[in-house]
Amino acid sequence: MVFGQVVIGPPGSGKTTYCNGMSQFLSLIGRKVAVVNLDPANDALPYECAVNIEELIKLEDVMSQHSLGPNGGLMYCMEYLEKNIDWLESKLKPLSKDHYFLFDFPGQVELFFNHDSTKKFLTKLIKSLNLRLTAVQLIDCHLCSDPGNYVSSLLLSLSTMLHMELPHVNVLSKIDLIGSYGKLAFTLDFYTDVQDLSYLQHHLNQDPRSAKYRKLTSELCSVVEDYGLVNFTTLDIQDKESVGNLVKLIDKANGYIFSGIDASVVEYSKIAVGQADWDYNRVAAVQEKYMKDEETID
Ligand SMILES: Nc1nc2c(ncn2[C@@H]2O[C@H](COP(=O)(O)OP(=O)(O)O)[C@@H](O)[C@H]2O)c(=O)[nH]1
Ligand SMILES: [Mg+2]
Repeated sequence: MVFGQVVIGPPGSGKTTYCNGMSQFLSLIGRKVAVVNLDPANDALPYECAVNIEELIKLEDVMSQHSLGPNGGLMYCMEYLEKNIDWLESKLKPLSKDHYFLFDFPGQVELFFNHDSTKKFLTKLIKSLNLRLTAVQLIDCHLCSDPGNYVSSLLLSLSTMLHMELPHVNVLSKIDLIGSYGKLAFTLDFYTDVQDLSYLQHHLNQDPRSAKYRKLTSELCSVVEDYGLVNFTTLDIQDKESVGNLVKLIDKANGYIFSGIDASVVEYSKIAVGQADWDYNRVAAVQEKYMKDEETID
């Protein structure tokens, strides 16, 4: 069995930085990591990548040959990769014996909530390489500072989870910067736990720009609440403890934690019922650390 992470999220949410930090952390705890760059729009890579999509196709060539913009070019590249998935498979096969994979994906979110190529080629790789993947969706915590943007992030996370059908962890990234975006309307656990969005709607209604979308916002929030699937953990990629906590969640989601134990039902269940780490105390500690001087309104 081979384990790995599919790192996704809007442009600038921190995916490439994450792959770099995560590969360093995992190497430190003794895992052999292979980072696979599948984003042809990534400039200078901070990590050494085992496989780079640039060896297969270059975004600039696609854009000039097919008269496409950057967005259309990236969609083309992913469709091209799907058609040439044997290329990626042959590159990953030799590594799959003893490596843990980190896939650095493009930031075009439509690739993950309504486009089929990514899902299709990942499904193919999962089968052929016996992969166990967790999707890690990074959302810049800056989006919490605007209720409308936060609702969009919830919808994005939900639709990606439903479309990709992979074990999934949503992450508010760059949490070290949360204190610099001004006073948040609620405490951090409100944003991570996604428990009662009626408060958010009330807050949105105060803003004349969003008041006219009251009914729409309310319906969208109900969709998110009714599914009850979305919540977030937080990440500061520079902080070992923060990365370590996230690794625990990811390991639980893709089953890595079970890989080293004997096939005993008792042992499995002991781990399976272990506490999830996005409990109140942890979020409160993160709030304390990064939002020290903030007063919050309940
Ligand atoms: N403060 C802070 N900055 C971060 C963090 N993660 C990424 N960044 C910065 O966010 C910017 C975009 O990161 P990048 O990894 O290129 O995003 P990508 O487009 O999703 O691959 C870069 O300037 C990073 O240095 C973080 O945890 N904290
Ligand atoms: Mg990137």
